[in-house]
Amino acid sequence: MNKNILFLQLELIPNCPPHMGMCLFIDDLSKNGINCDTFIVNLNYIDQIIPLIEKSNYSLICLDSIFTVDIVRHLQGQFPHIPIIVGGVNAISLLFHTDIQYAVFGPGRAAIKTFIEEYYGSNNFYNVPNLFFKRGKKILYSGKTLNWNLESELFPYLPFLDWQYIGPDRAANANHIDVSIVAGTGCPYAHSTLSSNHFAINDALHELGYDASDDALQRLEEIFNRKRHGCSFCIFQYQEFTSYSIEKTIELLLKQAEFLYLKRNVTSFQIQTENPLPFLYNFINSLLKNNIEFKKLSIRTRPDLLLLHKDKLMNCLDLARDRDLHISVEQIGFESFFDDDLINFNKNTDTTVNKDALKLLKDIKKEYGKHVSVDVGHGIILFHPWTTLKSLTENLQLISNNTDIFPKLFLGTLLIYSEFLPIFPKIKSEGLVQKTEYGYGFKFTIKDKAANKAYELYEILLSHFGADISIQAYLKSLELVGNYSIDRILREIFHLVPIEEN
Ligand code: B12
Ligand code: SF4
Repeated sequence: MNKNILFLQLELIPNCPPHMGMCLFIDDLSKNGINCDTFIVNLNYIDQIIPLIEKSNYSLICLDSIFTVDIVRHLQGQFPHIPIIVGGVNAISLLFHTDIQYAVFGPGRAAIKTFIEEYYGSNNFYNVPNLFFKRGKKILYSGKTLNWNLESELFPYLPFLDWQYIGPDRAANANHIDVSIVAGTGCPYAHSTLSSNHFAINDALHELGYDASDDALQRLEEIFNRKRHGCSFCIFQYQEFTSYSIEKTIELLLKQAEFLYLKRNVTSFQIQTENPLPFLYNFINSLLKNNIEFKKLSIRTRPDLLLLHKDKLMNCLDLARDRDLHISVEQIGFESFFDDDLINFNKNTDTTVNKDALKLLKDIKKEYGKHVSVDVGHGIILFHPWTTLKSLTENLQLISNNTDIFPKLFLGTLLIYSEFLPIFPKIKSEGLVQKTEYGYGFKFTIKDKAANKAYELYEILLSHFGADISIQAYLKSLELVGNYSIDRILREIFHLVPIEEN
């Protein structure tokens, strides 16, 4: 068999740098004589990858778990003879909902190396750590679980960033901007024991027409039926939480940043952990001490952790101002400014905390100006099965009054990644979930009829305006949604006229 492999990442956000996961092991495989072609492909350009696959004679396709079931099925429909392996935190869901044959859940570097040896060798997949695979309608597990050890995932550190691109347009340097440097694995909140629930894994498998070996069932139990859960909508909580001492964390981050800066000319980094503030000040100092002249350092965290570590944040910003640096405080997971939502999402916080964190972002922008950004990608889930016109209106009013923090009305929808999301059993028990051939296999309806109509309207607007829906106009339409048809609102508020079908 030829040893040509295709690696694909999906571009949903324009100019998004490659997710670091697969970048970490491409070099290992190339050194072992495997030809690895790597492409970032824009969501709307999937068809352009087809001729490329036709002419390149690949014997394996590697995907991360951001790919949706419709795209996977499309690829498998075109190339039924090329097996697919998927990895990443949602890999198991894709294994269950498509005909993908192999899925790695957990640290991937040793897994893919052994997998490739077996794939082109004796096919003994029981040797491959963290691998689930299929035999007909049976799900098997290798029985070898390798726990996360960030050091062995990262080092030797030779991340491959130069992915080719298929899509409309991409900034020349996009692969080298905001590159991830990883501080730990998993989420500290998901490691808490605040909530728990139990999934009937066997029933879920049978519903999908699968059986599982004892080893596979045992591993699935370990992954999904742990006695703790984090935010109810979040798939990332299933990645094992590991962290190091502050000194060790800084040492690991510094090694990554130093390599990227010296060998790849990277000058903007994104720190991967939900809780960066405890070490950030010392880390910035060690970057400076080592003459790593960064232009931007991005962090993300939870609102409660932002408030808890406010003093530490201020120290970092003082330093940024003194040394003319830039810190971007991104992806603060507010999710909602409506208490019932926060309870449903198991955030273990309330709107007061969210509003205080929002105020803190505004205050630091005022105080530190060009040395800080506060308007990038904060999490808001406007639409979910229990959205009401009240929750929607209150959230939208808050967003529209704070466009310095939320510049766009976009990506505000609960994504049902898997039947193993903690929120899933509640959605199912209330009859609010349906199967779909798109996304990750499920979609929801909103219980409240008027809010559901508002959601339908939003989806139409999203397909027309993308990220540029006018919040004011949408808020206006919420006042009318009880009495007007969607077509009428589209016509009168958004000046969109439906095309007559013959
Ligand atoms: C950083 C990050 C981003 C950055 C990416 C840029 C960058 N600088 O890297 C930004 C913020 C731009 C981003 C955007 C998005 N992201 Co993101 N992101 C992350 C985050 C926080 C860290 C990724 C990382 O570096 N991990 C460290 C590496 C070492 O771990 P890893 O990714 O798990 O990879 C290891 C294994 O899983 C495995 N593995 C991974 N892939 C593969 C593939 C194969 C074939 C194999 C064998 C193994 C394997 O091997 C790797 C090495 O051990 C993760 C959460 C997390 N902490 O992992 C979310 C995460 C990966 N992102 C996610 C999502 C949903 C998105 C968005 C779609 C969000 C959105 N709605 O817009 C976009 C899509 C971006 C795009 N493609 O256009 C989800 C993925 C869910 C899923 N379906 O798999 C995650 C898990 C977050 C979450 N809470 O749900 N993201
Ligand atoms: S949403 Fe954030 S805080 Fe909540 S479990 Fe996921 S990663 Fe952790």
